[in-house]
Amino acid sequence: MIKNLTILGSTGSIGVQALDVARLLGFEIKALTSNVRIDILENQIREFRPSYAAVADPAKAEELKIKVADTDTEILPGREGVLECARLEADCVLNSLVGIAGLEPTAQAILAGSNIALANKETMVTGGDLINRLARENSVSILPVDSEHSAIFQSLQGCRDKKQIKKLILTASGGPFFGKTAQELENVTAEQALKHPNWSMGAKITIDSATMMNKGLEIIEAVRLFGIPEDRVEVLVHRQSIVHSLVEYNDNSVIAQLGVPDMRIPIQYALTYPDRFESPVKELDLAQAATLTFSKPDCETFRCMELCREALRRGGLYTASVNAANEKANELFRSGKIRFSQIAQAVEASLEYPAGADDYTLGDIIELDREIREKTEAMLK
Ligand code: MN3
Repeated sequence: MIKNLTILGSTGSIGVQALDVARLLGFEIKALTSNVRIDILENQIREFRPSYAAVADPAKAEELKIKVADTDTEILPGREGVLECARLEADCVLNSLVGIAGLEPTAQAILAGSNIALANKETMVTGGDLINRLARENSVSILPVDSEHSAIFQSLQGCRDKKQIKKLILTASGGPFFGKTAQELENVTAEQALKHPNWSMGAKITIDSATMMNKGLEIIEAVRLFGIPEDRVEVLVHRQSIVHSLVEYNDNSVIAQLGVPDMRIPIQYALTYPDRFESPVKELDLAQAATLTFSKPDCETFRCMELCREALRRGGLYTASVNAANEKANELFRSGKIRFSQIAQAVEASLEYPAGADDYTLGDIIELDREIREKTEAMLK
């Protein structure tokens, strides 16, 4: 059981809920990092008294330094400050950064020998093979925080041989645009896309949920976390978000994890694995839920899932390409600069760019990410 913890991205949705869990279980906080929300970070510093805190924006870091001058917490500025926090020796580093910005901090934390509770799915999407190799070499565990992957991880407990797994089944809520046609989606706004039916999450992932790119990224994440080939990872639409994912074994027995949609369950399991502790999360009342529904996803309207599968089949860094195009297009859609359908177009176009080399470094991934972002922006202008 861990005693201390660093949280990268502590003022976001996952970070705040992780601190709820930390408060309850009495974990010591080594370091906290935030992008810009220093008012929240200040309160967190006063409550949890970490040794270090980093703010990615150097000007905001300076502002925070003055605010918390009366505490013992040292403020580290900029991206380098975030990386320094990732490198601190800790029992566990919970990475809840958004996007490829999480890749390098995950690598640094692994090199420092800390176990990883991974909420940043883009780490595995962009650099999964390399991250898995680093984790093996440094005897570090990567524990999933993403609710579907936590459900699969929980459903795999007791599985002694991966050969007995027939398939992984990721559930998907379908997002706010479930049931809509491509034509109906032409004129949807970012405001409409930001209304998720079941989960309260950050803006980037909520848009990813509306395009179902999120599920595409999660297929890639599942392949890399569990070492199961792409054609044995299925997606099942389940509107109620109560069955969080399932594993089908070779005897056709299906094991699933269920619970109310509250991220504190998967966060806590990643931090206490293999043990379980009481949780403030509501009990699941299946009689009240009454009906659980399941259906096949509409992969023609929501094309991003298939594009992510294509990236996986091509190998190399194609998964980093689709991720880069999506991050850029997602951002442009949120600021009202492009239409909803252009997100999938950008993801598709990124596959044109050669990225098949198998022998790559962290620097290659970051360079490719930059190039694809530039091309995506130029294409969408
Ligand atoms: Mn998820």
